[in-house]
Amino acid sequence: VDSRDGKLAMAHLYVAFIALLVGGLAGLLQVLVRSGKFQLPAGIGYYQILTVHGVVLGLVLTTFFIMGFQLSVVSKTAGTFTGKQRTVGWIGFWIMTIGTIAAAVMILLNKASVLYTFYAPLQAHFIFYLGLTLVVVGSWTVGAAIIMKYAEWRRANPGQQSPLLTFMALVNTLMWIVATIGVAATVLIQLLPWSLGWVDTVNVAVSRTLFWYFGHPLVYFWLLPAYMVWYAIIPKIIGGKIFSDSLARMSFILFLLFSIPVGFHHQLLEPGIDAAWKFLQVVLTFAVVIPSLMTAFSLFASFETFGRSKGAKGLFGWLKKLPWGDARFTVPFIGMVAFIPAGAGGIVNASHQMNQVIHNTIWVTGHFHLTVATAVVLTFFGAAFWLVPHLTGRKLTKKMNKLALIQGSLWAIGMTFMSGAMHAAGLLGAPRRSAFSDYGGSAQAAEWIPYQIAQAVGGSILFIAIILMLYIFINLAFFAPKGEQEFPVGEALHPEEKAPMVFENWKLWLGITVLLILFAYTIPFIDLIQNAPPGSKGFKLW
Ligand code: HAS
Repeated sequence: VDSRDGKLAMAHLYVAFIALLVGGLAGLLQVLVRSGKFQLPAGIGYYQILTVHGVVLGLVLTTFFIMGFQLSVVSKTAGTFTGKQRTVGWIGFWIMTIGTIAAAVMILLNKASVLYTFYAPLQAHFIFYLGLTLVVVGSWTVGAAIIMKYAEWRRANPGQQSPLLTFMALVNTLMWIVATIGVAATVLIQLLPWSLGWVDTVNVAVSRTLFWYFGHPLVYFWLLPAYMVWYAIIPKIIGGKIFSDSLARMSFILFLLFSIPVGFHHQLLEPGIDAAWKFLQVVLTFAVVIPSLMTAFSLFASFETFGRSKGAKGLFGWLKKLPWGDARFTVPFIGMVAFIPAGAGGIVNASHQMNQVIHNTIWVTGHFHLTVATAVVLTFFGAAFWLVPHLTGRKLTKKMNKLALIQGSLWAIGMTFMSGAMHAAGLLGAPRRSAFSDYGGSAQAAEWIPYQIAQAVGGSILFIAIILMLYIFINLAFFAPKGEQEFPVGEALHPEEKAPMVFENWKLWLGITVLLILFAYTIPFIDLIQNAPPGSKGFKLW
């Protein structure tokens, strides 16, 4: 990657890793408070810390890392950004950063303790919403740089498939833009006017629906860069090949189509939405599971093909041939393994009846610590081990590689305790998002306490892993020996098989995406507005 593009990508990664420190500390405080053995020092509120944790890790770390990563893969595979494209990227970066600082200051001042889901009826200071608006607008601007690069590549290479990683980054960017329209709408039309006192009520059901229209594709916006690493980078690291370029592209297109019209699976227990529409969105949720199953198949196929090419025998002999001593492979692999129970848990969540058992329990927190906070984050760490030295002109040393393996293992141990205990306590009814309480000596609540202690043990191990990760990051960014670190880009097993050009017919895919969204949301939305509480004004959004 050209060093000018590298600087832009690194700027994003610096913010991401600062977020890891702040958010990780807030996470440690969370588990300690919930264990019942620790109280927050004077004046700091439980929900304040919970908001810092969720916003800083769930929104800031992820968005900045993803933007930096996607800029890098596009620069590497579609060519260096032009001056104009890079300037657009820098403008986006600064808009996002200013927005992040504004929102973070409001949370730290306890003026925005509204959690990372920030929908009504919780209300924040208007500067928090303005900050979030800037983050979204900034991310669109960085996305514009990627779209401009892709368009330039397309013009220069008519009739050819774009490089796989550029294609994938483009799909994720397009999905992000369509998805963030929902959150931009609730923030600009409802939450900002309400927090400024221009209107005194707000239609809560509409606000939640617009949030979840965005909130579910948000999780795939986190996941797809991890899938980019799994599909297109890991095969190169292990010395193998991508099982199928076309299959990878198809699974990304399916994510574009099905990620958005599924937000109701977060609202299955909410009134005001007809059960038939919930059912439809549950069906679509099961459709969005398919590209993940395709991914699992493709990964197993890549690993097995590689192992057998090295002479592996028996059903699982290929496992022995994988390069376990290489943290660039092993740390993301731990993430892949975690994603198997994580995905199974997601399927439980999405099943309408079972959702009644787990909704609003700490099971859900366990679910997303396996998905985003293990599968995705460990893959991001694994990518950082080669990306950061590549961008800073340094090398991953044997010593850092060893530390990175320890880091990944500590994460696996900590998360097994923490997320395992969360799943178990959730099934016993322990609520999510609540500080410690014995609920007036209730026998039921007493059953949760051992699990809460286990969460604190796991969370403390995770915090040590975070400190270790920051140490490795700082080393790779500033102190590792100078040198050239490979940027691994995989090749297809059968390069002669060209993926059909229809995969790049964006009018078609975006058209189907919009139709699916309109189908899944139009009537329920009209219902929510028509059935607004008496006294609502205007368009009944307030
Ligand atoms: Fe989820 C709630 C359903 C995936 C994140 N989810 C959440 C929340 C977050 C989140 C943050 O239907 C909480 C939101 C809040 O604050 O309220 N989720 C699903 C489903 C999937 C799913 C069906 N979620 C994710 C991913 C996330 C994420 C990915 C982040 C990155 N989720 C739900 C539902 C709720 C929910 C409900 C609401 C619950 C409620 O009531 O509040 C699916 O996409 C999962 C599909 C995945 C698979 C696994 C494929 C496995 C692979 C690995 C292969 C491994 C290999 C290595 C090859 C089917 C690809 C193996 C080698 C060996 C040797 C073994």
